[in-house]
Amino acid sequence: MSTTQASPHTLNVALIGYSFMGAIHAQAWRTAPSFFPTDLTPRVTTVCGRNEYAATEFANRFGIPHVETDWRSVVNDPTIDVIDICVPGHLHTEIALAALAAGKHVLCEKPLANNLDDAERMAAAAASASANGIFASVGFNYRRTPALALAQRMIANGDLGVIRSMRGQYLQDWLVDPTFPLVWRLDAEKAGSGALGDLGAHLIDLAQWVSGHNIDGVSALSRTFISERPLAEASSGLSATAATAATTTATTETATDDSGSAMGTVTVDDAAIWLATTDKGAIGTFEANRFATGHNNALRLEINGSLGSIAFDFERLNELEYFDNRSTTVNNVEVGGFRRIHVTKASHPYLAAWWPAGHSLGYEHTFVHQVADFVAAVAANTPPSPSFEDGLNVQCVLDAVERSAAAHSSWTQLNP
Ligand code: SOE
Repeated sequence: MSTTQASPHTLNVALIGYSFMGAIHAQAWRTAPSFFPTDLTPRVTTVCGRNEYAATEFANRFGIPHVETDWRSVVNDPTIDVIDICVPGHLHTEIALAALAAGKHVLCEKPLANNLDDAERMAAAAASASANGIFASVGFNYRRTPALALAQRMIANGDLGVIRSMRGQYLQDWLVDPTFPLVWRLDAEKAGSGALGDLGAHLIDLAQWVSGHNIDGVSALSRTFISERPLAEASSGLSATAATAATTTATTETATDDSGSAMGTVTVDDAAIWLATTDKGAIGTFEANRFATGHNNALRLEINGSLGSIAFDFERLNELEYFDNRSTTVNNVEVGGFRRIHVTKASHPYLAAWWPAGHSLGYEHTFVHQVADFVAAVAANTPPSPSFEDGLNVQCVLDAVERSAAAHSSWTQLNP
């Protein structure tokens, strides 16, 4: 029997893209059915990428039987049930719309699109497809971090009371070196925006989902610290090599560095900061920053309510800090302050499927949970969450932050 033959109990997945996100999605599709079995078993049967050699290497690495170089033929392949989009943002809309039109379920990496218009078209297409049992979801994987899912559960349960304030930071530092090349994430045409869309999108989605509030107003600023960088020769994930003088495309008009390599212009933000208000009366402060030296992947969220607070940092992802304002004394001794919940118990979200308490999970598990939730929803014929509508909602906030930062209108300059 062919390994790719469709069966009523198999969900055949085609992965579009094979870089950092492609790899972690491929691993998640492989792992999810072993730990979160349902009647529907997913398996990646095709990987698609423009570089056939690299895609074939990837396929061999992850045991994927087919390689394709044209996403259109993948989308129209009758054996494929799910299109998993792991390519830069400028390609999301066209692929997702074609996949939904062809009757495929879609899982799409974040941010949903590079602009509001595209996100609106994607959400509308997903809403119509959903009426026919074809589902779409956007990859806000951090929702699937057990500690954050626990925080969401506690807040939905009323454990924090009335939510009054929130602060989110997503800090990385992989761009600090000025010789780091001009990769696609620094090109507005491919990525839409910089730290804002890449990191800020996660923050916005999490703050809204965990708190149950929607951001309804912002005041923002953004900055590009290094505006010229060497052109990239090759890149993968967050690593890249610069073009050398020998391979450079420099002409007499092109700016070059000391070695003669061509330089290009960074067209996205390196960092963005915004104040926010929510539809339920809370206030928030947020920062997305790729120049925060010392922080590799510090996604932090703190939420304060009338009955208590939660605080989380992805660099300690198995922990949730919790302050209970209702029990600050024991036998008349003041014991106020945050306690550390070690989120590894079977009663915590997702944990029952894994290891005995205390045996901690990591980054890749958030993607395994994402796939498990997606497959469970498809198996139950119900729309998965987060939906493209949720992706659009985040896009509205990203758009507002960009507009506010560009307008600079509420800014009060000292010593003008
Ligand atoms: C790069 O900043 C990146 O890989 C993001 O694109 C991901 O969404 C984030 O999870 C990790 O960092």
